[in-house]
Amino acid sequence: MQQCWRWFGPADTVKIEQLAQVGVEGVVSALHQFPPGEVWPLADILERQAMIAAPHGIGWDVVESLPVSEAIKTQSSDAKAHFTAYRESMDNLAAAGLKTICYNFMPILDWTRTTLRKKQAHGGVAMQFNLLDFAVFDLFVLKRTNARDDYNAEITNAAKTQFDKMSDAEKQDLQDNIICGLPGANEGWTLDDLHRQLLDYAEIDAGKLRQNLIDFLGEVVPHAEKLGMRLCCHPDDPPFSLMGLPRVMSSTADYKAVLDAVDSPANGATFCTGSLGVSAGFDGVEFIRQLGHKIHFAHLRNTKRLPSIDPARPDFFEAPHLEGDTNMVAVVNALLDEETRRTAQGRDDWQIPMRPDHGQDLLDDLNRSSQPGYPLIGRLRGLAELRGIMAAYSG
Ligand code: DNO
Repeated sequence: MQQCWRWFGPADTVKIEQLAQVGVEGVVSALHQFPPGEVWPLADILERQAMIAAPHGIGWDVVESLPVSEAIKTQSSDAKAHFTAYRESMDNLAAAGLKTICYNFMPILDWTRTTLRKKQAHGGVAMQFNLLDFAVFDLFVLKRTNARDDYNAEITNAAKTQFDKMSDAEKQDLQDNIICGLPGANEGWTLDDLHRQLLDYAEIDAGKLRQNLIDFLGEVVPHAEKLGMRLCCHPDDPPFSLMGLPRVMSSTADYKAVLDAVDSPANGATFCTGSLGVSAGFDGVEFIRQLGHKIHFAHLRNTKRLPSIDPARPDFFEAPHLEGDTNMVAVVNALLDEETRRTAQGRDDWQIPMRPDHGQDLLDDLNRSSQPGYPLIGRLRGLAELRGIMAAYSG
């Protein structure tokens, strides 16, 4: 596998010059300054590419993400213009030699956690999701219409008791953590913004959202084929519905449905063990057995489920890479086997780019304010452990 590292650009607390010491072989990046729906100009792509290559010749290998706009997800009146803009960005990325594009199709929010810095027994911190905290936000901070339909009486009562005990600062903190989502994208969002966005989904159930995803793929996959590019959808994180919103990329079956619907080498998966692995029924090795040939990018991260009030929406925290519910040794071995199969088939994309996804904040990480989930030492620990598994199996 190609050992990659996510770099958020010049504002990242990890400097691009430091990546040689981390020992990475490729960089994952995006132009977060452009809102979803806008074209990424070639000049800006080339500028980012030059920044990445300048210190030690590491390339920008994966785009994460070229974001899909809400207009496309909901098929509002701007959707057509946004399809065109997406294809234009693809043209510009292809002109710069970039081939792999990660995106997600989660309504409104990207990944969601309720605590960004949960103290661990070892002294470091990790991100955590707690359904009761989420219910407090949904029912009593956001006060979403019909939110009560999504929680039983036991959860609703417990959430009310908890809400009544919270200070204003704690409530604000919870709201900020939940809205944090994508880097940069949700800054300054208010609860009113969120209410407005939720209205756009009033008529969109899972069937409709899946169809909108398939329609999006119909618009961009043929173009990707022409350009020799690979698109790879990131799973829902966490892999269950929140705020009554539909989610359609939460399981192996979801991926199979969407990858079969638009069957093309350009339509693939970002295999994220941390997101999918939150579901008790998820089996990473089985995902690779069924859909490995369509994995264009791997996020290797581990989560550990906690005792939960609703097993269908489990609480979890971000565990060290080898210590969560995903058997990382078996998953890495299965990915290496997939690479061997591709080599035998003569595929030029035999090597799967991977990145150590997220990490706990450890040691000096605690004194830096990195993007939540993206500390230097925690991720370096993760990469070192994953690298060890790869070396052991590759001989
Ligand atoms: C979180 C990331 C996600 C991911 C997007 C891909 O840390 O894994 O934000 O980049 O969902 O579109």
